[in-house]
This record gives sequence, structure tokens and C-alpha cells, in this order.
Amino acid sequence: DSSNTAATEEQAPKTNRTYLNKPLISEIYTADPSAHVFNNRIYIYPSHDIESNIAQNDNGDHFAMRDYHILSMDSIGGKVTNHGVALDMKDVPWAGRQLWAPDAAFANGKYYLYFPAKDKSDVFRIGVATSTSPTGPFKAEPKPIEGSFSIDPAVFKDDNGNYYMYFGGIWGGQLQRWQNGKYDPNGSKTDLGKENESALTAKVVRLSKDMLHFAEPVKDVVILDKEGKPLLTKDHDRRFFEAAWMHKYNGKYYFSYSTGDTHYIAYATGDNPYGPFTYQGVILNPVLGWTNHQSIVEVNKKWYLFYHDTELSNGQTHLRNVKVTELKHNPDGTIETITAYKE
Ligand code: FUB
Repeated sequence: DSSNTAATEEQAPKTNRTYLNKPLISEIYTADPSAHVFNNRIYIYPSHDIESNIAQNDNGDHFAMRDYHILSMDSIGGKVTNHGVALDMKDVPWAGRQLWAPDAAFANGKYYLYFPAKDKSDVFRIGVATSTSPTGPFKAEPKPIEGSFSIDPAVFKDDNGNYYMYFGGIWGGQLQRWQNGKYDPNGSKTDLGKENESALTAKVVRLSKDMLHFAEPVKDVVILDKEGKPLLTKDHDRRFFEAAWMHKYNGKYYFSYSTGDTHYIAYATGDNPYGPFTYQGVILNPVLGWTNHQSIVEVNKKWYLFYHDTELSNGQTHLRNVKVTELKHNPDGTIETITAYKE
């Protein structure tokens, strides 16, 4: 995560801004919405943004979130319920700071909340907490998932019942410090300066039946261009940055993600959950605020994109609000690009 262009956006004129959709709730700031349908109800697992008064920097220190609130609604456009605190950082024994973008899954008759946080030595790890209710309260496991690192877990259930976690984020998400499978605090701060190397990749791993462990070694989510070559580091308009998500449509696997410093939600398609995936295009053009983060879910035979922007805070990058809009797959399997914000 980063915010080195936030200042420019905050100076944008406030008068000519137009938004395609309204914030789902306004009593708290919410971001990074991971949406699911459980028992015919829509549940949204967002980050809970707060004003921490920490100065903005490229590591995203100003995203200093401390708990999670889960939202739900019975239909798109219906009343949104904020279910209050579902997990507090003080109840996560290993966590030091920064509860970032979470996700959830249902299996074994339980709900699992997956979340990234920096541990006490300031290394991002991914934790899991369980509950008998989709809205919590969730009880965190005493340690992060063994072998986990970086940020933004997204858990996808395939039709054969296997669950896969996609995760990772470069720059503030620390992915570049794990290049040799071990944490290197002196690893490069960003992916910059390595223009012609293959871009850093998101990660994918199958989860164990108990949903608390990785069932296999972590693999790279490789994104290829139309010529079959991996995207390069310098390709900031297309390379993976953070906000991994997976959905399946007509038997194809759609890996979507944020391009970070170019602010797109992009997607790539493949034939199996591991990829490789071929870059296809942009799902969501930049919104107001530095970050862009999505989830894609089917509700009653229509598809929806959950995303966030900073309408409520007038462009303050760390104070965001979640929104939803319809997403359309074209007959050829491509996705119609959405422009949700203009100025
Ligand atoms: O909300 C904190 C971080 O900002 C998330 O983990 C990233 O995806 C970005 O949205």
C-alpha cells in the first residue's frame, strides 16, 4: 500500500466530482470489502478505517486499523446492518498493528475470518479466527497461519470443495521482502528499480480441511501478456500490486487485483485455480483516493463489484467507504470496464 499521490488527489476540486454509487454506510469508515452470500444473506467483510493521526508514508503506516466490523444486507440496495466489533486487535495474541483487508469463508459448519496484521516484530502475517456466526464475534487462533506472510487474503471455494487462499501485496504489503521464501528486512522497499524483471506475483495456496493451515507450499500467481510472457515490473498499468480476488464464471477462473500506484482494478483469466492467468483488462477505473480494492460476487444470478472510495472523507486516502455496483460479463467472457468516479 502507498499514498504518495494522495496529496494531489486531496487538492482536486470538490465541486465537479461525480460518483456512480453511494456509500453503503456512513457511521464508520470502511474499506476493502470482501462480499459473500451465506444462507441467502449478503455479508461484507471490510477493513474498518480510523483516523490515527499517523503521517502518510509509502509503507501505509497511516492505515492503522484496530478492529473489524461486519456488514450485512438481505438484497443489493436493501438496508445495511453494521454488526459492531467482530474481532478486536487486543484479542489477537500475536498482532502488533494494522489490521488490513480481511476475507471470510464458511466450512465445517463454522465461519472463518482471515486477516493480515503486522506481528510484534512488524512483519505482516495472515491470521485466522473462527465463529459459529457469520457476523462473529470471532476467536483468533493464538498464532498466525504457519508459513503465511504479506497481506490481503482472499479465500475462494472451488466447485470440487477445495479452498484456496490468494494473498500478497507489494511495497507496504512487504511481498518484495520474501523473494527467497524467507523474510529479508533489507529486501528492496518497493519493486522499483528492477524495470525489466518479471513482476512480483501474488501467491496462492490450497487450505487444509480444518481451514487453519496451508496444505501445500505457496505458489506464484503468474500473469502473462497475450504473447504468453510474464508481465514485467515496469508495467505498472497491469502488474499485480495488492487486493487479490478470485471468482469463477462459465468454468473460467478470473483473478482480479489492484495495480496500486496506477489505481486500476484489473483482471486476468486462466483454466485452473493456480494459473497461469492471461491479462484481460480493467474492471474498475481509478476512484477517489489512492487505494482501489474489490470483491466480485454473484447474487441471485447477477454479478456485483464491491469496492471503496473516499467520497465521505472528501478524498482522505485512509478514510474510505464501501460501495457496490453491478458487474457485467460480456458474451465473449470479458468484463465490461466500470467508471464509478469522474471529476
Ligand atoms: O486497507 C489497507 C490496505 O489498503 C489494504 O490491505 C490494501 O489492499 C489497500 O486497500
